[in-house]
Amino acid sequence: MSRYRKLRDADVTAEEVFFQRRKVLQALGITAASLSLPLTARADVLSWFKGDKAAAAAPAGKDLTFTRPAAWHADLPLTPYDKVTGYNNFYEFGLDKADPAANAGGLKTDGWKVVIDGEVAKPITLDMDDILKRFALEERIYRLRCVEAWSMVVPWTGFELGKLIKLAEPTGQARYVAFQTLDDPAQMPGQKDRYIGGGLDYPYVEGLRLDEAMNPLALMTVGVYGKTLPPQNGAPIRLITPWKYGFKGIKSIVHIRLTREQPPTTWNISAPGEYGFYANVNPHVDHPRWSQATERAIGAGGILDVKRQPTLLFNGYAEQVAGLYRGLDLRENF
Ligand SMILES: Nc1nc2c(c(=O)[nH]1)N[C@H]1C(S)=C(S)[C@@H](COP(=O)(O)O)O[C@H]1N2
Ligand SMILES: [Mo]
Repeated sequence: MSRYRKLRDADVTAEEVFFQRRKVLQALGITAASLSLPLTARADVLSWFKGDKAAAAAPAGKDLTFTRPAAWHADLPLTPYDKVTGYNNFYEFGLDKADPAANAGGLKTDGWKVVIDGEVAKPITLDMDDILKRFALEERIYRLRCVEAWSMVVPWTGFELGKLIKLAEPTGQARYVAFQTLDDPAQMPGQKDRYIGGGLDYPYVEGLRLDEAMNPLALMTVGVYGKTLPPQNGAPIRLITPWKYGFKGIKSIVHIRLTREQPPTTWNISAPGEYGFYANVNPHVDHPRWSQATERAIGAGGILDVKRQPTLLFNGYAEQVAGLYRGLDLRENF
């Protein structure tokens, strides 16, 4: 079928509309940076477009040194860099998919520290240099599936979360791992203004069962496309759990705490009937307001390359993670 056939309304996805609008604005030379105003003022000016915001070019990341283990180099067509870094969810910087790229550019990552404490024998605080010295980085190509039913394929750079946890030596009481994003309303406008940040309970928090966190798939992620993460993707360090919906992949982490009890998680607090603690990708368990049977894959092609494809159980990672959930009712524990 010709890709130039006239689109029916039902064919036009939110993602196509987004990328088309952005192309028009780019053609007009309208970007956040081109308005050359201070960051806060830029956000204001951009709100003139109300949903038509142009994404600023991502600040260039620094090159990272890493290996490319074949086991994690699935032969999947990558979603292009400009889509991975221009179509984001990071509500601390606004609700529109272009907001994070437009508004997160000033996020200060110098002197960033991550605290690991709670049920551990060796609580530890690491800065990013410590982290990069201690853990060899790998590039891993992972599917990313947002609970909103769109998906990408992304080459992340990082190291196994399990290695970081082992460093702190969990006690026999530790059963869960809690994560927290930076708490800094001065830098993250959505944390103080419900119109910008959607009124979520900030700082953003997430959690995993300890055995999930120790699964080799769980990746502490410091880079994308071989360079340090741009702010909109959760600089300088974020979590990626590819078998779970994207919202489990908490960004810009400052605190990791081992706990005895299941920790609260931001989207579950916000809408407990819609977003569970587990959030495992599952085509058979629909969101109350939409089907999860299929997803819109944001493709490597042009702006209209958004294909509908079947959702895979555990996002295609069943072989690695299904054992974690043996005997658990996945419908109840969504
Ligand atoms: N702190 C924080 N982390 C977050 C979010 C957020 O709003 N705030 N959004 C989540 C959602 S819904 C998704 S789909 C992924 C998107 O990651 P990406 O922008 O790198 O694709 O980040 C997750 N992590
Ligand atoms: Mo998401």
